[in-house]
Amino acid sequence: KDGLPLYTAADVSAHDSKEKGIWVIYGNGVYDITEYVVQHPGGTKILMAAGKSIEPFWEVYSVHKNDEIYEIMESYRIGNIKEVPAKSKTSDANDPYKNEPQRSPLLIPSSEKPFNAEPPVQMLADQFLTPNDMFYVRNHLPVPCVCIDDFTLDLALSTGTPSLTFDELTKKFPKHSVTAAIQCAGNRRSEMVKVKPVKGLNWGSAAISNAKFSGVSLNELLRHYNVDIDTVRAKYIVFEGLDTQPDGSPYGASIPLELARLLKNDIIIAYEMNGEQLSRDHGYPLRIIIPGVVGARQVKWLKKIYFSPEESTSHWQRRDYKGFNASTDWHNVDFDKSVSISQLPVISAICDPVEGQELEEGAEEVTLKGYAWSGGGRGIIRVDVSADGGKTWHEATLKPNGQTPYHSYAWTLWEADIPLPKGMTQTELVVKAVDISYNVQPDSVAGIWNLRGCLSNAWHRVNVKVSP
Ligand code: MTE
Ligand code: MO
Repeated sequence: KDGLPLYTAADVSAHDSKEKGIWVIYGNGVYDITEYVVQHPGGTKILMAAGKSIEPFWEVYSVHKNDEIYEIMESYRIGNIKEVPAKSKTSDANDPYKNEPQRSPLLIPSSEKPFNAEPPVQMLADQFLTPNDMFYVRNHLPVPCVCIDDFTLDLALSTGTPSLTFDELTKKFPKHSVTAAIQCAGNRRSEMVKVKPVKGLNWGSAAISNAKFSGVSLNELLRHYNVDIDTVRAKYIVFEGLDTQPDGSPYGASIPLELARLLKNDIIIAYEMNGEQLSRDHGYPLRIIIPGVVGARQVKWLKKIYFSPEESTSHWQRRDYKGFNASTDWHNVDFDKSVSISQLPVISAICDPVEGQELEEGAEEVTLKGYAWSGGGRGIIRVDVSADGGKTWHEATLKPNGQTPYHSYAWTLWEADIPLPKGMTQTELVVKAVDISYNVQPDSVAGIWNLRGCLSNAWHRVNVKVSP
């Protein structure tokens, strides 16, 4: 193998399609698997690794780690990876992003600094609980470095201003859990962009994930300090993070107290995610979890909680994460007039197959997999799928999420085998979901277009190729 040609990672990433050839990296080998793809028992999922290292995928799909597969791989070897000397790090001592955590190579970044990334959409609906290192990441600022011994959570209450150490918080109060999907208001924004440009990250349909969060009940904590959320005199509850803007102001968010009263015991100050300590990207050591509410209010690196007669004054509460009609543009927008997004509308997406995928030759049926979810704890009661662009519909099979219709904070995964229309070379797969309040998704994105590209919850459409 030593005599084989040398390639850089960039050479490999240029080979990520059938047209250009499909190359992957394994160890220090470079493999051209273009011809192998059709024989792959796991189908087209292998294309997720096109142009990349295949190893992180094998960590998840660990059936691959055996000699038989290593042998098959070697027959496709075309070369070796050329080591590129690492750039000297000395020059970026002032980089505010110099202390970012290690991240899974599975994540697909939409921006590096700040770090934002979604998991491969085809893997998203495989597991009810999204593994922590695959959970989408949405950071607006550098990830703060927290020394746990110096850390306190600060409460500003009418009855006092207690500061709790991490130890006190976790040992003094009982642990509660809630399984909830967290979704960025910008999930599926890339579909809105096709109507007209918007300002925001170009998210696909994986800016949503689902996890079991555990921690202290906000209500119990407040009760401990003699604050009754039902009678406290304020209009909003405000949460601030440890991450700060260059002017020193922190990331902040608020929800109306009326909503906090409604959710009461479901709001958690989380220190665990899927049974593990919160990771740095997801808010270590603490984050607030307000289930059923937009991602932007799930303040990570939670430092301070207080009541206020007004909303959080942060940019993200006042100048972002709001909806507008499709004729509002940057020259006539009035952010103060629009209501901040809290509970989110019903949404769904097809995770597998993906846009542009070629289905198996001669296939008469297609298997669709995906998620459905609605804000406010509204459970999903039906998911409709179509293989002919929405002319005829079938009901998908819902996988129970173990929650009740009005406290359904977790997503609902679904699956459907449906017949493909005959004699077509391509077709449009569609999904739409219905929640317990019989809320439905709009059929097209044009009518819900808004300048920030939020709330993109139209029917989800995936175009696939079929060869008769
Ligand atoms: N909290 C802080 N402190 N800083 C942030 O940038 N981003 C918010 C929210 N909480 C953010 C934050 C947004 S917009 C979203 S969508 C979610 O965190 C993302 O959570 P995740 O990265 O754990 O998926
Ligand atoms: Mo977000």
